[in-house]
Amino acid sequence: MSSSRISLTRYLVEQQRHDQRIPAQLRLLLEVVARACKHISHAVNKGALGGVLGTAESENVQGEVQKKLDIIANEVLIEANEWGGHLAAMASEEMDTIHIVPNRYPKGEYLLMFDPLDGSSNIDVNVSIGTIFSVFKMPEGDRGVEEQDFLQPGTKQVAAGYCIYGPQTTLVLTVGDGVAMFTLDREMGSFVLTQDDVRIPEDTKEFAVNMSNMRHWDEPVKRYVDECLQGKEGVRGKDFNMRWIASMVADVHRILTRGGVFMYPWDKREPEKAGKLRLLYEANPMSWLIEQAGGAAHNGQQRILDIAPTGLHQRVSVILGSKNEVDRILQYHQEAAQS
Ligand code: AHM
Ligand code: MG
Repeated sequence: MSSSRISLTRYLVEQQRHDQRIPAQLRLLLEVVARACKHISHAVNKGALGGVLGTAESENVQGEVQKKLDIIANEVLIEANEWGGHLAAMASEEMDTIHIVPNRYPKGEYLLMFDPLDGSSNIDVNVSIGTIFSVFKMPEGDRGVEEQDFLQPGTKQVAAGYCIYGPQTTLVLTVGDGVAMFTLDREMGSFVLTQDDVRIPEDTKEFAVNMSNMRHWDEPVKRYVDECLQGKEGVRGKDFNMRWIASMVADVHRILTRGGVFMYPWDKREPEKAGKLRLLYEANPMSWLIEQAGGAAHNGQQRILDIAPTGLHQRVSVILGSKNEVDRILQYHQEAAQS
């Protein structure tokens, strides 16, 4: 597919027409999510002029203080998606329970999950943030929608992506046929295909992790980062570079663009929590994008997409990116488990 002025709409229509990869309802769903992302992008761009910066006087179900834009983005996504007839229900990092499409609207067969605004700590400092989303089908034969319906492994996703609000607004999408990137053309008001068949280099010299947590990590993660820090003089025999933006969307976007490894591993601060990031809203969609681009994603023990979720807001340890590096970190975990 040529990348000259192919709009998201045309891309989706062609996916539907030629490959039968996406049914009409899913195409509509993705168009609606993209429209909501445009709306959020405008709100983010206005910043202080729109009165949208700062903290709201509320906490989410995970006890995190919500920013005004977290709430705005959540409302935009709900309002955009509830009336179209393509969805059965939604779940969000910012809502305690699932949001079932109200009875006054027709119900569709899809389930939508999202982190409405990832990288909340970067909102007020004008650093890239984004919306992450993941789409599943309702399980077969299901009548009413229940929370249980959302607890499907990542391998069952039918679409996943994110929209990053940075110097450009870029929508990144997979429907299981590789990864495509669309840049928002603000004059035209539409997303235009700017990269198709995104591939992540298998090797990298760049890693992304919050180094301030190093003392809390498990041995295999410490070993990996230690070896990176030793550079040319160490066992790796090459110098590494570190990048950490603290917005998963921005760190993953860099990795999809030029390779690298991103980690938010389990650590000893809250040992009962499997990690910081959320399986359903963050790790699953990002892991599928990374795998679709030739990379790998696991939690140190298993492939993230194979995890059978047990709770809506479940957390997970995340190690993803360039395949050879991620495989190496997995091998360090296996060696530690055997010793
Ligand atoms: P959020 O969804 O509340 O923004 O939290 C997720 C973010 C990720 O984007 C990022 O990788 C991580 O939390 C950064 O956390 P910290 O700065 O606490 O290490
Ligand atoms: Mg997040």
